[in-house]
Amino acid sequence: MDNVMGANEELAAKNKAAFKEADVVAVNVMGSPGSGKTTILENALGPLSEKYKLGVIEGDLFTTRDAERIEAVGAEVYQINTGGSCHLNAAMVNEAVKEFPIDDYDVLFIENVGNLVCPASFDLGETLRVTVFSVSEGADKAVKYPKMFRRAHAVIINKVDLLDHTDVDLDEVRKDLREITPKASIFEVSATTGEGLEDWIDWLQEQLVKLQ
Ligand SMILES: Nc1nc2c(ncn2[C@@H]2O[C@H](COP(=O)(O)OP(=O)(O)O)[C@@H](O)[C@H]2O)c(=O)[nH]1
Ligand SMILES: [Mg+2]
Repeated sequence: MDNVMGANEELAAKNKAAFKEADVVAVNVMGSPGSGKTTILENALGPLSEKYKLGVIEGDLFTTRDAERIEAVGAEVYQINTGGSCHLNAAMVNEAVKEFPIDDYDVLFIENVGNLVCPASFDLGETLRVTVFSVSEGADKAVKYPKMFRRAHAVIINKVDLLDHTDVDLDEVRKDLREITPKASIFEVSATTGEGLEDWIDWLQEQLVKLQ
């Protein structure tokens, strides 16, 4: 296992250098299956594309469904199929980056495989990490899967439009997140109604300015 992690770290460092060289900010979007990662991207790409050149890498086990959804909103997308693996690794992203004109992009979104465990352990060389979970999954996800939240620069609590149909107490979720990931910016969003999404888009733009 140490060898696997060592090899991954080496390639992640290569990816990081390639992103820096290309002057592109790579955003690793992680979270549970169905938490709304693709929906968030679908709705954020339009506003962001007014200012920035965007590319998207879609990670999935076998299908190209998410890539098709992203293509439908007019973004350039590269599909990685992991063949059953529960996370992307740096080697997969390294291959993708060779095929993808990252020099042309300001931001490269990488939608990881939906999973709250494995992707947290595999650095891809990304610049920013965003963890998404939704209120319909229950209030305890950050407490149960802390690693996925601890390293996040931003956490999106999605599907707040469904709050009334759940027993989730947002105050409790916020308090847990403050303890687990004190530095992360927290966003309460409904990707489908658009509520709160602008705040996350603004945050992302602030990061892009800081990183320039
Ligand atoms: N009610 C509600 N549904 C959402 C929201 N965001 C995503 N969904 C739905 O949740 C399902 C999974 O979303 P998807 O973006 O595919 O999740 P992913 O697996 O994390 O990429 C889809 O049916 C979406 O329409 C939201 O904010 N509110
Ligand atoms: Mg998806």
